[in-house]
This record gives sequence, structure tokens and C-alpha cells, in this order.
Amino acid sequence: MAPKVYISGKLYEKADAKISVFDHGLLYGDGVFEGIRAYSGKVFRLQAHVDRLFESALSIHLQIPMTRAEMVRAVEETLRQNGLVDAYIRVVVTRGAGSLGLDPRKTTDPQVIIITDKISLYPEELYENGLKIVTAATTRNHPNAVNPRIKSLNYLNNILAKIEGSQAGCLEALMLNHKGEVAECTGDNIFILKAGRVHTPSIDSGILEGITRATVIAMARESGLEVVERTMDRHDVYTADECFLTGTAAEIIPVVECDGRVIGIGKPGPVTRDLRRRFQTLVREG
Ligand code: PXG
Repeated sequence: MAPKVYISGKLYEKADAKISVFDHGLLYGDGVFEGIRAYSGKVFRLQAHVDRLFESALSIHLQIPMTRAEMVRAVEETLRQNGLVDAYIRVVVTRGAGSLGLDPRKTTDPQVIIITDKISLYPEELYENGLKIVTAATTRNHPNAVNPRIKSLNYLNNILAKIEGSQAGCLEALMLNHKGEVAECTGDNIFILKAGRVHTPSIDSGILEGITRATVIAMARESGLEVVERTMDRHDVYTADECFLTGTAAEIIPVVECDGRVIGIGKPGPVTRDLRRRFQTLVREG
């Protein structure tokens, strides 16, 4: 079946799925998005993603031209029309087409785009052996600029950090906040294990409130682990017993080296592996 893309109420063939070059989403990165996954036909944490999308939109003063319930239905229907069961779903809401000039009042008709695709996974080898990461010199957005809690279409800051990671031969890069504290990676939240406790930067460290992060915190607590959300610095990462990243695409992926320092025993640790097993059960069972 040819893939179909949802744009503002209609489904288009991939080749015909187009929006205006005057859309401020393109011209200024003016819009918001979500990356979501479906497992065995069920969309994981769909309501949480839709809620975050609407909160991102509210924060940038963008009125999404449908209700949350309509958005939920549109995502599910697009997935169904594409016949996908294990899928990656990208929801994008742009400010809409307008004249040149920053002023959003010069735009009309925000566009809602839903793209569904087969999920492209990180190589299994990385889950077995763990990732190496480096700290990027590019800092995470200052909360008084585009707040990191907003999943905006303007990801350039994180892309710059990602390039730094790639140039150092790493698939992810650690980003610090404007105070030099650990924030998160370019598209994943970070966790460490130290002395039997799980630690992760708090929301006020200037991070995206990851939905996988929230799931993992709840899951870890349910399994009897203590989870501490706090300010962290790079020393905490270097001296951790275990480290892992969480995200919709990555799920839970172990980190075994940061800035050339070997973390723990240099292999994915038992707590990370156990959480990963639990997570895989959870996404399949709901
Ligand atoms: N931090 C940042 C900056 C992110 O962009 C996460 C953490 C993890 O959040 P979730 O809610 O997914 O647990 C993200 C999410 C992509 C892609 O195409 C990136 C994300 C999600 C989906 C796709 O690289 N980032």
C-alpha cells in the first residue's frame, strides 16, 4: 500500500503531500511537533503526546485548529489507513502560510501534518554494547529563550549539538544547560544509576519532559527503585555505576562512555537491562 500523509483533514499520496513555501513552519521554524510510536497496532501514550503537543502550541501562542480528541482520532485513522502496526508517527503543526515577515498575525490556516512510517531502529549492537557520548559545546536552549519544554519545529540548537556528536564519532551528544548542569541529549533524556538509586535531571534543569522519561520513572519506582530528580553535573555522569538514555525512538539505550570516561564496568549494567526488559513488556501490553 502506498503511504498516505494526512494534511489538515485529507490524506495524500506521499508524492502529493505538500505544503506552501510561505508556511512559517518552513520560513521560521514556527510550529510544534511530536514523535510517537505504535507497537502492535496500539499507539503508545498517545494522549500524553497529544497533550504535550497542545501545551507546546499554547506556549508559542498557536491555536491548533482541532480538538485533542480529534487529534487522537486523526492519528489513529492515519495509522489505520496506512496499514501499519509497528510504526513511527510524526505529528507537525505549522503556523501556516503568510507573507514574509515574522508576525504570526500575517499567517492564516495552521497546517496539521501526520506522517506515519516504519520505525527505523538503532542497531541492536548498541543495545548490547552501549553508546558512547560526548558533551557538546552548544548548550541547551535557555528557558527564557525557546523553552526546552516546548517541542518546537526549531531544533537547530540540538542539531548543532548532534553534529558535534557525529564529528566525535558518537550517535548522541550530551547537552548542558546555560549554568553548565547536565540537561539531556539532543533527542533523548539521560539517567544514571548511583549506589542503587536512579538519578535524572529535574525539569528545571531545562529539558524536554520526555514521555519515555516519565514512563521509566514510574516503572523504576514500581519495581522498588528510588528515583531522584535533581540537578546533575558531568562528574555525576562520569562516576555513575550505570547510565542510559530514554526517548521514543531509542526506548532505553545504555551509555558506556562519556567524554572518554568509561562509565561503570564499560558495559550495559544490570539495572539498565532490567528496565529495558520491563519497558519492552510494557509497550506491548499497554
Ligand atoms: N529530549 C529531547 C530534546 C527530545 O527531542 C526526548 C528528550 C525524549 O522524549 P520522548 O517524549 O520521546 O521520550 C526528545 C524526543 C527524532 C525524534 O526524529 C526525536 C524525539 C522524538 C522522536 C523522534 O530524532 N525526541
